[in-house]
Amino acid sequence: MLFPKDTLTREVKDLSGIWRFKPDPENKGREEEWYKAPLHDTIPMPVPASYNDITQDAALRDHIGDVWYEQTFIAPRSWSGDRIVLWVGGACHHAVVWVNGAEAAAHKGGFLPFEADITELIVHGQENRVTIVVNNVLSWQTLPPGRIKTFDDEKHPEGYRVQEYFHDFFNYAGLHRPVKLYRTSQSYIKDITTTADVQAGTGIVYYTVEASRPEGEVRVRLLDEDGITVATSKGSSGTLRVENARLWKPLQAYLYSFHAEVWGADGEREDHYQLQIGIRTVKVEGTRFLINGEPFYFKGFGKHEDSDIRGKGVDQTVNVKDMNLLRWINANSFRTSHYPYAEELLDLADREGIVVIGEVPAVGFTFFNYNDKVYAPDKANDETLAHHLEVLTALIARDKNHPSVVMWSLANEAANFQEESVPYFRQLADTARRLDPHRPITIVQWPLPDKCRVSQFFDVICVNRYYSWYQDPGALELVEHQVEWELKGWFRTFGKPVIMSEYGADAIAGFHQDPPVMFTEEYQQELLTRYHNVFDRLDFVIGEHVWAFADFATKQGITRVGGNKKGIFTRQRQPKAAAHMLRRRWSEMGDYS
Ligand code: BDP
Repeated sequence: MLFPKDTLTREVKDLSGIWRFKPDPENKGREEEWYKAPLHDTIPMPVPASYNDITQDAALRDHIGDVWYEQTFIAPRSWSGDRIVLWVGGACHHAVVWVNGAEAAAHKGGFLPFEADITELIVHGQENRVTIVVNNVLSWQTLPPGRIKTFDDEKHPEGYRVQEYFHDFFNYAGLHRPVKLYRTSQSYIKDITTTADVQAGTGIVYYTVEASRPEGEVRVRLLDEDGITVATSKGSSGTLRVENARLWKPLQAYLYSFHAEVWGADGEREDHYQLQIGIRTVKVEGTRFLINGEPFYFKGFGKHEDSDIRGKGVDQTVNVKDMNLLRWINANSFRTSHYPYAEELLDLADREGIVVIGEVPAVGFTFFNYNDKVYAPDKANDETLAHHLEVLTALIARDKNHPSVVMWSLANEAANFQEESVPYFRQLADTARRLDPHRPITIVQWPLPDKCRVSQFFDVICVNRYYSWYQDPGALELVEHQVEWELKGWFRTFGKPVIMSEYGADAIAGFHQDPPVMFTEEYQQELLTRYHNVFDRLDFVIGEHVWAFADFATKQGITRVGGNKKGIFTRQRQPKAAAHMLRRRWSEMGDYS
C-alpha cells in the first residue's frame, strides 16, 4: 500500500481536522447501527489525536470499548470516473469504516494504515458521510496483548471491569493518524519495491512496480537531488545503474527520487507515483553492523509516539522537534519501540539520515515469571501468531523502501525463555527473511543469555536491562560488574553483535542530590555513565539506545509518578542533566563509532 500523495496523476484530500465524536460506554452502537444515520449528541474531536486527554472526563480517558467518529466530505465532481480510496493512517486498535452507511473496511491493529476503494459508495458533487468506530480492547490475540478483568465480588460494583495490559505505556486510543481521501485513475500503481546495492562506486537499484493492469507500460526514472535524471528503465521490474552514486549515509542522507509511471496503449499517462529512496547497503558481518560496508555504532534511544494532550496522535511539530533533538544530542538512530510509527516520521528520518530499527507491536508477551506459560492455547496461541505474522508482513510492506530503516525487531521482551516460543519465533524470523532478505532482524531480549531459546534465529542481540534500578535498586556500584557479566554472556553464548537496546533510570526533572539517589538527575547520569564504561571496553557491543528519549504517559501504578520518567528529555522535550552528558559523549565518539 502506497502512502497517499499528490503526484502528476493523483490528488489527495486530507480529512484531518475536527470530527464529530461519541463514546459508546454501553457498546450498543453497532447493534443499533449508528452508522446508518448522522450521529447525535456528539462532541468535537481532533483527528489525528488520541481522544483520552482531550476532555476533562476521566470516564473517557479510561473508556473501554467502542467510540464513534464521523466526518463529512465532498468528493469533487472532477473526480468522477476515477478510483477513489479512503486511507486511514492508524486507528487504535480495531476499526470498522462505513461510507454513507455502507461498510467500506474493517481492520485490526492500531499502528499501521489500511484503505478501502470507496468509488462505488460515494456520490459526486454532494456531501458524503464517513463513520468510523474505533475499539481499544486488547486481548491475547491482539498486538500488544492484554485482557479484560471482570470482578465478581462484593467489593466491586456489578459489572466492574478493567483493561489489563502488560506494557507500561498508556493505552491511548482513537484515530492517531490522518484520514485521507485520494483519487487515482482506474489503472493505477498498486505497489513499488526498491532495493539497492553498490558495486565499485556504482549504485544499483532493483525495482518492481506492481500495476493494477499488467498490460500497461511501466516507465521508471531516477532523479538526483538536483532534479537531474540519472537512470531510466522500462518494464514492471528492472535495474537502474547510477555511476558514482551518492550514498545514503547515517547523518549524511542523500535521496534520489524514484518515479514510476504506467502508460496506456493510447499514449496516456495513467498513473504516476514518486518515492524518495536512498542507495545504501546493510549487512551484519562477524561482530559488525555494516552500513555501506562501514561499521556502524547505534547511538540513540528507544522512543514513543507520545506528547501532551494529543497522546499518540501524529504531530509533525513534535516530529520535527524530535529530529532536531536527536541531531542536537549527536544521536544517529532510534528504535520505534514498541510499535510501527507514523510514516511521516520515517520520511523525516530518511531526510535527516537518522537510522531506524522498526519494531512490531509485540510488547508485553511475558509475565516475568519463568513458569507462567505465555505461548499457550489460552494466551499467545495460533491466532496470535497469525496476527503477529500479518502485522509483520504489513510493516515490511509499508516500510521496505525507507533507507532509514536498517533492521526489523520482531518483539520486545517476549517470554522466549519458554520452549513453546521456539516454533513461534522461528516462523516469524523465517517470514521476515523471506519478505525482506536485505535487512537484518533482531528480537529485543528480556531473559538472560543462558535462558534465551531463540537468539539463534536473529542477526543482532538487543538487550534491555535495568541494573541498579529494577534490580539492586540504588546500588550503582554493581552496574559495571553486572553489565559486563551479562553482555559477555550473550556474546559467549551466541557469538553475535550486541546492542544495549534499553538501559536507564527514572529522573524527575529538577530533583537533585549528591551523592546520587534514585529519581534524581545525578543518579540517571551516573548510572548511564557506568553502563558506558562497560560498552567502551567490549568490542562486540555495536550500539547503545538509552531508555527513553522523552518521559511518557503510562497507566497508573505505584511505580509511576506522572508517567515513566526515564526520558533524557522531559515530555515537553526539555533536556535533563544526562542529555548534556550524552551530547558530549556522542560527539566525542564521532559519526560512526
Ligand atoms: C522495559 C520495557 C519498556 C519500559 C521499561 C521501564 O521494554 O517499555 O518502559 O521497561 O520499565 O522493560 O521503564
